[in-house]
Amino acid sequence: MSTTTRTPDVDAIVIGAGFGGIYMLHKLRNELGLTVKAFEKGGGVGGTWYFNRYPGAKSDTEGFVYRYSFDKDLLQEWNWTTRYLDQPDVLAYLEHVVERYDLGRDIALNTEVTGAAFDEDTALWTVTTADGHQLTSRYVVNALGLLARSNIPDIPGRDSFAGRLVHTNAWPADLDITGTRVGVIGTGSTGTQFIVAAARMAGHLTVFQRSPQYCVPSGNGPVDQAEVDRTKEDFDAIWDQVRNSVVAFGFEESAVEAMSVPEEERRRVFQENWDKGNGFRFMFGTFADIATNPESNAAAAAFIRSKIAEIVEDPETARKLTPTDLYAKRPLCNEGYYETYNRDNVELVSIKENPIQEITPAGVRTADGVEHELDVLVFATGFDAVDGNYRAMDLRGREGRHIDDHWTDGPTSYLGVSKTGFPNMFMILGPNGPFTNLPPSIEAQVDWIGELIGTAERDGVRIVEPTREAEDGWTAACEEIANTTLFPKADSWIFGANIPGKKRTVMFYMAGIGAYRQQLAEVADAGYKGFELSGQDEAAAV
Ligand code: FAD
Ligand code: NA7
Repeated sequence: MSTTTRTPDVDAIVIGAGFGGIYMLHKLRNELGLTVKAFEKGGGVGGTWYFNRYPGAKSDTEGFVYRYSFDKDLLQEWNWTTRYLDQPDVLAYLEHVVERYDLGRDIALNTEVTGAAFDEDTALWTVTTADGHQLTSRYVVNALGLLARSNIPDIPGRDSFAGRLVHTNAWPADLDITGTRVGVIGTGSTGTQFIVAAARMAGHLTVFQRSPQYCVPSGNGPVDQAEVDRTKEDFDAIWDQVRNSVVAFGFEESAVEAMSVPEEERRRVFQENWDKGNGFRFMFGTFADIATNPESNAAAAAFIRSKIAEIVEDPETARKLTPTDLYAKRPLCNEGYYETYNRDNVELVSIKENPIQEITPAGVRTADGVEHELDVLVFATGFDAVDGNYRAMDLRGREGRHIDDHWTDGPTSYLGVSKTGFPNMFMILGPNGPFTNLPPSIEAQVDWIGELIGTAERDGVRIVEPTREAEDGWTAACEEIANTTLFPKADSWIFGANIPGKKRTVMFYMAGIGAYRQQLAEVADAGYKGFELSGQDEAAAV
C-alpha cells in the first residue's frame, strides 16, 4: 500500500484509563519513548474502580494478585490489609500508579472519545472527542473496559420513579442509603455484593431476583502484616504460577476429575474449598472438570444447594434462592450472601414467578398487584460486556467501515488484541481475549502490544494489521474451546446473552492464561505470524 507521509500529532492514543490504559500509557511513553495522549471519559482514573462506588463494591480476586506485577518495587511497596480489596483500596492503588510513573500529565479526564477513523492515505488515525477536538496518531489502543458499559433495562415506568434510581456502575457520591427503603434489581456478582452490604445499612431491602445464583463464601477477612510480608517474599514464585495457570487467581487448579473419587471424598473437597472461600477456587480448585463435565458440575451444584437449605431459615425463601440450572456463569463468592436473607429487613421477590409490571413514582409494582414502596431503586443489572463500548463509538477502519459492519455476527479479533480492517489499532481485553483474573491478562496483552509497536517503530513498519485468515482461525479456535465447556449452556454476559437483541456469541478464549501467553509468544517468535507488517519506511530500511 502506498501512503502519504504526514506527521501525526502524537505517536499513539490510548482510550481509557483503567488497569489497561494506565499500564499501556506507561509502556508506550515511559518504556518505548513515544509521544502518547490518553483520553478518559470519567472524572478520574481507575475505570471500574472509579465508577463502581456502590456499598459492598470490592474485588472477588484475592488482593495479592489483583494488581500489576510488572514492577517488582511497586509489588514490594504496596500493602494490603484484607483478603479482598475494597473499591477505595483499588482506586487508591491505581491513582498511586498514575502518580508514581507521572502519567497524569498525559491523561485528559472528562474526555469521551466519540469517534476514531483510519485514513488509508496517511496511515494515521484521527480521534475525535465529545467537545469536537481531533488528534491524529499512528497507533490507537482501546482500553475501553469489558465490563464498563452499563446495561439499564427499559422497564415500563422507569423514568417515572420519584426516588433515586441508580446503576451500580454510576453510584453517586452523595447517595447514602442508611435507614432508607431500598430496592435492587439484579443478583449477579455486583448485586450479591450490594445486597450483603445494603442489608446492614438500609431500613428495608427488597431484592428483585430474576435468576437464583450459586454463590460460595469469599472467606474475606483481615490479613496481618506477617502474612503480607510472607507473600511479598514469595512473589516471584506466585507470579510465575499465575502467569502459567488457567484462571490466574493465585491458586493451583485441580487436576483431579470429580467423578474419579468417591462421593465422600468429593464432599470433603467441596467442604474444604467452601471453608477456604473464593468462587473461582470452588469451580476450578476443587476438581478439574466442574466447568466441563455435566455430572461433576451437578455434584458441585448439589453441594451449594445443600448449603442454601442449611443456611436459609425460611423454606419459601430458600426455595426461591435455590438455582436448579447448571453452575456455569462467572462463579460468585461473597461474605454471607444466603445468610443475609435471614434478616428481618430483607425481602426476596422472585420476578420469574412474580414479574415486575412497572416502575411507579412510589416504587415497583409486581404482577401480584403489590406496590413495593422505595426511596432508592438500584439497577445491579450488569453490562453490555466486551464490545459495548466499541460499538458506542463511531469507530471506522479501512474504507470508512464502521465496527458494527464488521461485527454483524458478534465481535471477533485476532488474539483478543487486534482486528482486521483496523490497521495499527489494538485492544486490551478485546473480544476473544482470556477469561481470567484480569490484571495478569491485561499485563500480558500490554507487554505484547508494546513489543509489537516497538518492533514496528524500530523496523520502520507503517502498517500492522492481522489477516482475515488469522482472525477467522482465532475465532474458530475460541468457539471450539468454549464448546468443550458448559459456559455456553448458561445465559450470561460471558456470551452476550444478558442484553435483549444482542447476538449470542463466543467472546472469550477459555483455554487459560498459560495457553494464551504461549499463543502470543509463538506468534511473536514466528515474526508476528498472522499479521501483515507492510509499508516499510524507506529511510528506515536503508
Ligand atoms: P475499565 O476499568 O473498565 O476501564 C475502561 C475505561 O475506559 C473506563 O474508565 C471508561 O470510562 C473508559 N472509556 C470507555 N470508553 C471510552 C471512550 N469512548 N472515551 C473515553 N474513555 C472511555 N476483574 C477481576 O479480574 N477480578 C475482580 O475481582 C473484578 N471485580 C470487579 C468488580 C466490579 C464491580 C466490576 C464492574 C468489574 C470487576 N472486574 C474484576 C472486572 C474489571 O473491569 C477488570 O478487572 C479491570 O478493572 C478492567 O480494567 P480495564 O482498564 O480493562 O477496564
Ligand atoms: P451480571 O452478572 O450480568 O448480573 C446482572 C444481574 O441483573 C443478573 O442477576 C440478571 O439476571 C439481572 N438482570 C439483568 N437484566 C435484568 C432485567 N431486565 N430484569 C431483571 N433482572 C435483570 O452483572 P454484574 O454487574 O453482577 O457482574 C458482571 C461482572 O462484573 C462480574 O462477573 C464481575 O466480574 C464484575 P439474570 O441472571 O440475567 O437472570
